[in-house]
Amino acid sequence: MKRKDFIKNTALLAGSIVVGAGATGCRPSQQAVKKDNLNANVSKVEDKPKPAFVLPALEYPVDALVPYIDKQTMEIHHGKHHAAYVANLNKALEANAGLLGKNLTDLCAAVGAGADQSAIRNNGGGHYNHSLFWTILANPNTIEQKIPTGKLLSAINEAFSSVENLQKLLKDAALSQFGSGWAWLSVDKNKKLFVSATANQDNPLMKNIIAADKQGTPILGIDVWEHAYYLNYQNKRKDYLEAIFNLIKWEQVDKLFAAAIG
Ligand code: MN3
Repeated sequence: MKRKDFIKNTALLAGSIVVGAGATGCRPSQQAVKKDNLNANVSKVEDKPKPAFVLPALEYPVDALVPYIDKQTMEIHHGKHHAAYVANLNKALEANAGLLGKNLTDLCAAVGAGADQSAIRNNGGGHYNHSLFWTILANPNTIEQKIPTGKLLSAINEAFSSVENLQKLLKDAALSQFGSGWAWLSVDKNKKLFVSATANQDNPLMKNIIAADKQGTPILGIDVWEHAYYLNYQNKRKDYLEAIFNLIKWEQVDKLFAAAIG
C-alpha cells in the first residue's frame, strides 16, 4: 500500500472509532513522559516508548443492534473479548521491541507466523478486526445507505455482478470457514475487490501469513467466531449471517473503499 493510502485508511479507521481526547484507538503513544512535564499524578518517569492501544468506544448503545445482535452479546463481545485483545496486545508488545511503536495497520502487515509472535498475531488481529467490525455496523434506522452506492457499487458489479451475489459470496465464505474466523470484502493491490475468509484473528493485511492472492485492505469484515452470535443463534451461523446484512452501514464501507483505492 502506498504511504498516502495507508495514512488515509488509518485515519479513517481511527477517526471513526476514537471517542474522546487521549483515546488513540489504533495508534500507540510514543511519547515518553519528561521529568519537567510530570504532573502530580504521575509518580514514575518513563523513558521508553510504551504500547498504548486502547479499546475504542462503540459509536452506538450496546442494544442498538437488537434484534439482530442482542445486548448481552455486544456487552461481552466488545467489553470483554475486544478489551482482552487490547490488553493482551499491549502486554505482548512489551516483550517484542521490533513491533513496538507501530500503528495497528503496520503491525498486522509486519507480524510473522512464528510462535514467538503468535500473541501479537492473535491479539493485534483481534484488535484490528473488531475495531473495523464495530464501525461498519449500525442500527438500521440510523443507516443512511442501505445498499452500496457510487464507485463502490460499480466495483461490486464489476467484480461480483451484483450486490446480491456479493452477499452470497460473503455468506458462503463465512459458512465454509471451519471453526473461528472472519469473512472479508477487501481491496487488492490492483484496486479490485475480492472476498475471502481467514482463520482465527488473521486478516488480509497480514502479508507474512496470508497467501499472496488473498492479501489486501479489508473494507468489510464479518466475525464468525461463536462469541459473535451464539447467545441469539446458537449453532445457526447461517441465520446470523442473513441477519447481519440488515446492519451493514454501507456509507462507512464506501468511505473505507474510497480510502483504499486512493
Ligand atoms: Mn469477535
